[in-house]
Order: sequence, then structure tokens, then C-alpha cells
Amino acid sequence: MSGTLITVAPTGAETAKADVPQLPTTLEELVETAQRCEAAGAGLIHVHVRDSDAGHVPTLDPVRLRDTVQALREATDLVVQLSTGGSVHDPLEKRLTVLDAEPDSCSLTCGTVNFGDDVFLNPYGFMSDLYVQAQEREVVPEFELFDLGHVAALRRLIDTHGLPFGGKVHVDFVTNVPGGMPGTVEALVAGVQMLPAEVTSWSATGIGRAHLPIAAAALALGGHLRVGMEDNVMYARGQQVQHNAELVERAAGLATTLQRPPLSTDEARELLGVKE
Ligand code: KMH
Ligand code: ZN
Repeated sequence: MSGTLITVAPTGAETAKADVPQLPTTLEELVETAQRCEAAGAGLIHVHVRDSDAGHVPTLDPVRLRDTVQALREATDLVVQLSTGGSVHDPLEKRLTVLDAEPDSCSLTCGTVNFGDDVFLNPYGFMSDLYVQAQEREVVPEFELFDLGHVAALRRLIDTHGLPFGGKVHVDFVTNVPGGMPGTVEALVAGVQMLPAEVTSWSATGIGRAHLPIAAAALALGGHLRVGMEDNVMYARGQQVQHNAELVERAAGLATTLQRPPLSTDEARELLGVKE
């Protein structure tokens, strides 16, 4: 498929609403964001849910997760991916219950990584349980690679359990997290070169100031894009992102210039092996 899958990660778990009020944290804001991002060229939305009644903090509340999946499905045709990474403070057992909300896709991070002053914990047993439960529930995982060592864990998961539901293997390089792989072209190329043969597609994002250079490098290397305020709240030097759609529009423009225009939501489903 020669087009570009654009994933939007609009919210994340790290940025505080008080610091960035335009961060979409209520269900209404998230739905409006999803609609504008779909119109701008996004095919997939990677979702972290916030508790708008409790200071907009990250939550894995099962009712909120289910309501969010349902609302996004009603309002858009985007592939709906729930984060199983949550925040660094979420316990592993609770992160597994995300699948109860029956998303199209879930993130699955392939290893523990330092995360600034915190640790983002992903022991092999957790990854393995999540992989198998996603297979059983017909949810397509997206493998998040924060470091080159995570590629080895992905290989072990595939060798042990076979292919994920849908038969495709899509990975996303999350670069430039303080503690993970740097947001450089060299690191991205090294990661791409190490990918197991089973991988059918990959995307990349750069946290913070690596956002734009990693997008350009990913496109040039034949990869797909993830953009959004989970990863980057600055549009340019001194200019905050006002709406996630700005980042999707810029990504769509870059992709189109490089003759790889955004995939439709149907094409995104086909690429990822997500259920119709
Ligand atoms: N919030 C990070 C600790 C994921 O969504 O799966 C983990 C994260 C990865 O964002
Ligand atoms: Zn995330």
C-alpha cells in the first residue's frame, strides 16, 4: 500500500490540562478532535482517557473506556485504538482490563523503558498475557517500540504465540522519550533494519522537538506516521499546537507532497487487519 497511515494520538497521559487547556480531555472534546482529525486525513486514533470530573487525570475506568470507544465509533470511521500503556502509575492488572472495552486495536509496548524520572513497566509476562488476550478477543495490537531491545521481545512474542489477530504485524517506533531510543534518523534506520520479517507495516513518532524530523524520515523510509499532542504540544518554535488537527493536516501535507497521500479509514483497516 503506497499511501500513508496517519495515526493521531491526541491526549496521552503525561500533559496536564491545567498546563495545556486545549488538550482534549472530555468525551466531547475527544469526539470533536477525532472528527476534525479524520477530515484532515487520520486513519487511526490512539486513545488515552481522562477523568473530566476529577481534574482531567488519566483513568482506566471501564465505563469511561467503553463509552469512549462507542462514541468514537458512532461519530467517526477511524480505527479506535485504546492505550494499554496508560500512565506510568497504572498497575499491570488494570492495564489488561482495557481489552474489556472491545476496541479495534490496542497498544502493546514491547518492553520496560525509563520514562524521564519514572519507569514504564512492561515485563515479558504482561506482554505475553496481553498478546494472547488480544488474539482471543480479536483485537489487533500495535507494537510500541521505545527502544531497540524491544524488537527482540516482539520477535519472541511472535515466535511463541504466532501472528496477532488479523494476520498483520504493525509496529510504531516511539522515539525521543527521555530514557528510550533517541529521535534521530540513525536510530530509526537501525530499528527498521532490525524488524522481524513478519512485520507488515511500521510507523514512527518523535516526542517533542523530534516530531517533525522523525515524520520526514519515516516518510522517506516508507513508514507511516503518528502525530498528536500526546507526543508534542509545540507546532513550531514558540507556537503551541491549538488543535490536534493542525498536526494531522501538516502530516497529510507532507505525505501528499511525497506522493504517499493519507490512507482512507477503509485502507487503514485493511493495512492493519482490523475487523470491518
Ligand atoms: N503513557 C506512557 C507511560 C501506550 O499508550 O501504550 C505509555 C504510553 C504507551 O503512552
Ligand atoms: Zn499512548
